Amino acid sequence: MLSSQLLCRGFAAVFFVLFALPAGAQSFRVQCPTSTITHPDNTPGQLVNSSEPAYSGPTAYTINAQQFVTPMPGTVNGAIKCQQISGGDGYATMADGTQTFMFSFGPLSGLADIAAGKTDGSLGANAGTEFPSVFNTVYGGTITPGDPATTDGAASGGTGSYTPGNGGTATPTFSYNGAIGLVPDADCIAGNAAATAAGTPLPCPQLPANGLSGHVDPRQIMDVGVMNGNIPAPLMAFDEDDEFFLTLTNVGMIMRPDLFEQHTVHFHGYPNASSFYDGVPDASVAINIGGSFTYYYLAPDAGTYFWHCHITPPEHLQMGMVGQLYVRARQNRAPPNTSLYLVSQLQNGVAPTQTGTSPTQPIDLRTACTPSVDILCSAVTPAVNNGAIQKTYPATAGANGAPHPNAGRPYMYAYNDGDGSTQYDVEYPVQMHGFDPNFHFVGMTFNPEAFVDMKDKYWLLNGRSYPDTVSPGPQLTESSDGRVHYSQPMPTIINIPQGGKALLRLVNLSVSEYHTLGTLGIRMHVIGWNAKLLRDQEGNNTEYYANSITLGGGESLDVILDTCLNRVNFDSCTGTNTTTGLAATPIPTGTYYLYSPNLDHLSNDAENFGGEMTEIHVY
Ligand SMILES: [Cu+2]
Repeated sequence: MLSSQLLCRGFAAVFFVLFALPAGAQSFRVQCPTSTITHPDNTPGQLVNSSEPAYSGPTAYTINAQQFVTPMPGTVNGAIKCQQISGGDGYATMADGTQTFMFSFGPLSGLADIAAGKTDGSLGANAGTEFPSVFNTVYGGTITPGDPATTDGAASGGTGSYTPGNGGTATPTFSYNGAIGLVPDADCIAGNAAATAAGTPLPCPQLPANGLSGHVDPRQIMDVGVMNGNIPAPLMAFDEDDEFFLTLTNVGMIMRPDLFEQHTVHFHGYPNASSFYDGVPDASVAINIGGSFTYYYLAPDAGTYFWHCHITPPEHLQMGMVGQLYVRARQNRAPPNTSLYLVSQLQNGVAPTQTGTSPTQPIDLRTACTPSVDILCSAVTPAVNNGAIQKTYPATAGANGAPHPNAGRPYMYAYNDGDGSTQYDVEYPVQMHGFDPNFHFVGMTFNPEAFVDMKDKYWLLNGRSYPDTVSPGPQLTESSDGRVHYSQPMPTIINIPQGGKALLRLVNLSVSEYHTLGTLGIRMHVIGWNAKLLRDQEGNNTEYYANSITLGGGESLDVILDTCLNRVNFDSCTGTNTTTGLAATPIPTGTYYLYSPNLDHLSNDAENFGGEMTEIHVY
């Protein structure tokens, strides 16, 4: 494998010399339109695509004046989301204190949210996946080299601890979540002004009034993007019906100037992905150093996916180019008091059986999910209408009446279940992964990498081993540029109000091992596998309860940790099962564990008692 890898690189070098050099200048760009054919903006300036409209029925289509298929006014669903990431290198801190070199992606949008620890889906934070109204803004300060949340933020009076490797409680004043590098296109502004004065055709006729055309200052992108590596790679989370514009900028690997590695983004298991945007380099495009590329996705099906670079996958995945991705369910956006069964029928193209609704709702073929239309559908309408309706989370929850983390927001569900069976209180993406420190070391020191000897010795949940998994806030690493960077943004502390439910979006991105996670005292309710609701084609739930789950590399599971024994109602721990006579009972408050029962996974390299483990706090 090594020889073929070297051969590939040698072959690529020929192309680089022949073709890449004449192309010359660097070409960094970002792209985040405020409207599209699928998401037209009928009221310019109103930012209609920068919020999620309520879901009241499927999108209906018509032919517009330019002969494009376009949504009918009033039936547009979803919004536009944009994100920018760097591809390059960086360092992470392992739980035994070792700084480990990575090939890695890093955030170039949402940096303030990430620095503030808002990487937790249960807080409703997008952490890098932004609406156009946030993404298309210009940073007001001067970006200095390094992570601006640790440099600009600290310099401007931010408080908190920046000790390398310390999860800390940093609260920098840096508050910018837009696209790093985005600046008005000064040349086009000046050219248009001169042409207007002279009465000649505009050189940049499409330039928006604010001058933001996707033009960037490449210095800012290099200053922030170099040594910007994160593990997990930046989280991407958006909603069904959204259009997602993801710009990858390859800043090169400063520790490996001998390599000119391309990178790509591959959405693993994602339905109906265009091969052009699928990131498989031999079937599509890959992004060279000094270039940007904007990937485009529609979001037709809710579920837990993940993403990774597809260049030399065993190497780039082991080295850290693995990220989390999920699509939130359409059902979250149903207005209060709406029947969940009705929402399921509407989105699945089934004639509604509810009284008072039109039986002639149009079928949206993107979302239709009846067996006769799409046997691959991710959530069939349930066999039985159990009468569940959409509500909002209560003001308080748990044993002590603490504020509910999602108080006042509409209920959230893992899938469009139609019966509330996948409803949850809090949500945690959990990436299971492993690092082989020797492979990472030789990867930094210009030595040949022995793929066949790859053996993980750090066992990671969201890029950290215990006890770092329960260290709050983002974790920082001092890198070889002498600067402190946020390296591992996500803790894995799972907090559940007593009687409530936590959705774990579990993914295994290991290239070397199966990973098992178990719990004691809290049942795992397994509701989805590989972004499909566990339900048969007749609409019967086929979910199951377990005390442990095992995932191979490239698999995902949706698991609800349910702190209510003998649950009867999907949204409260009350009632008695009429068949068994058992009453719903909340489990005791306290600390529980989510851990690997493979004992060799409970260590941090040579250090015992750590590894793939975290805490569940029921409060
Ligand atoms: Cu890569």
